Amino acid sequence: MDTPLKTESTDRDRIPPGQQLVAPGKWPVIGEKEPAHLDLPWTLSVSGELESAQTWTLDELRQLPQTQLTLDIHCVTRWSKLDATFSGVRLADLLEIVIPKANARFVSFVARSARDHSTSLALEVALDQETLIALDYEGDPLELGHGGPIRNIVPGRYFYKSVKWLERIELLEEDRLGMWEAESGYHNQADPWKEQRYMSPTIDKRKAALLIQSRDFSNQDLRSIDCTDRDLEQLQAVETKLRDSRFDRANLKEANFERANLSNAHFRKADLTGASFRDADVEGADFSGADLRGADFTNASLIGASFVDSTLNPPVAAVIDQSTVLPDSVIAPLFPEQLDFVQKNRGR
Ligand SMILES: Nc1nc2c(c(=O)[nH]1)N[C@H]1C(S)=C(S)[C@@H](COP(=O)(O)O)O[C@H]1N2
Ligand SMILES: [Mo]
Repeated sequence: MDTPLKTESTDRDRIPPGQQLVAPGKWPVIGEKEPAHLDLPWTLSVSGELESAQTWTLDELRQLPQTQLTLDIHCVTRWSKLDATFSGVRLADLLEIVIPKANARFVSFVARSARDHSTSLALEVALDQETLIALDYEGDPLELGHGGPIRNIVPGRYFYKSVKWLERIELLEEDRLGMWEAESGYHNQADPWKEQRYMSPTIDKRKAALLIQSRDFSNQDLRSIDCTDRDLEQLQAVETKLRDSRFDRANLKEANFERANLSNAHFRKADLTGASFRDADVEGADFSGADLRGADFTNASLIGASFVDSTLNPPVAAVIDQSTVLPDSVIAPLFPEQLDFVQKNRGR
C-alpha cells in the first residue's frame, strides 16, 4: 500500500460533513475582532455553584500545571483546520481547585468584549471534551486576534463553543444560553459530526407563502426559509436574515441581497444573473451550479463559500465570467480549490 494515499484518506475521515479545509497555515478570524478594556490586566475568575470562588492573574494561570492539546477546529461557517496545538490549563484542573457543588450542571464561558460574548455547555460535556483554558498556540502566547491571552478551547464541538478573551467561568444549576445560541439560533449542542449547526426557527407556512408572493423580504428575520424552485425574480431582500435558507434552483434574476445575512444559504443551480450581494455575509453559502453572470459580490464576506462541487461526477460548477464582480480582496479567504476555480473563470 502507498503511504501518502493512506494519509490522505485518513485526513478526509477527520473532516465532518459539509466542512472543507482552509489552506495550510490559514486561520480566519470570525466574529468579534478585539476584546474590551485593553488597558486592564488580564484575569480569569470562576464563580457560581462552587465551594470557593477564585480569580487568577495571567501569571498565576501560567504557574498552574500546563497541558498540551492538539485538536481539529471546525467552524460552523464550514471551514476546518486540522491539528491546531494549544496549551494551557485544563478546565478539570481548575475545577479541582474551586470544587463545584453537586448542583453545578452547566458551565458558562464569558468574554471580556464589547457585548460580553458568551457560550455555555453542560458541565459533563465540557469535561468529557477535555476543555482547555488555552494560553499558548503552537508554542507561543495566543495572539489577541484569536482570543489571546486567555481563551477556552472545546475539542469536538463547533468553534463557537470556544470563547475568545475569556474572563469569567460560571458554574450554573440551569443553562444560560450563549450569545449566538440565544440570538442567532446556533445549536446548543454544536456537534460537527451530527451537523448541529442551527436550530430552525418556525416560520409560519402561510406567512412564508405570502412573503414569497410579494417578493419583498427586506429587513425581516427569515432564517431557514425554504424557497427551493421558487420564482423570485427581482426579489428585494435588503438586510434580511436568511441564514441557512434554501434557494436551490430558484429564479433570482436581479435579486437584491445587499447587506443580507446569507451564511450557509443554499443557492445550488439558482439563476442569480445580475443579483447583488454587496456587503452581504455569504459565509459558508453554496453557489455550486448557480448562474452568477452579472452578479455583484463587492465587499461581501465569502469565508467558507463554495462555487464548485467536485465531489460529484461531473462536477457541479457555477457559471462565472468577466461580468461577475468578485474582487481579489473578497475572494482571498476562499478555500484553495474554490479560489482556483473562481480565478480561472472570472475576468480580471
Ligand atoms: N468573544 C468572542 N468569542 C468568540 C466569538 C466572538 O464573536 N466573540 N465568535 C465565535 C465563533 S462563531 C467562532 S467560529 C470562533 C472563531 O475564532 P477565531 O476568530 O479565532 O477563528 O470564535 C468564537 N468565539
Ligand atoms: Mo463560527
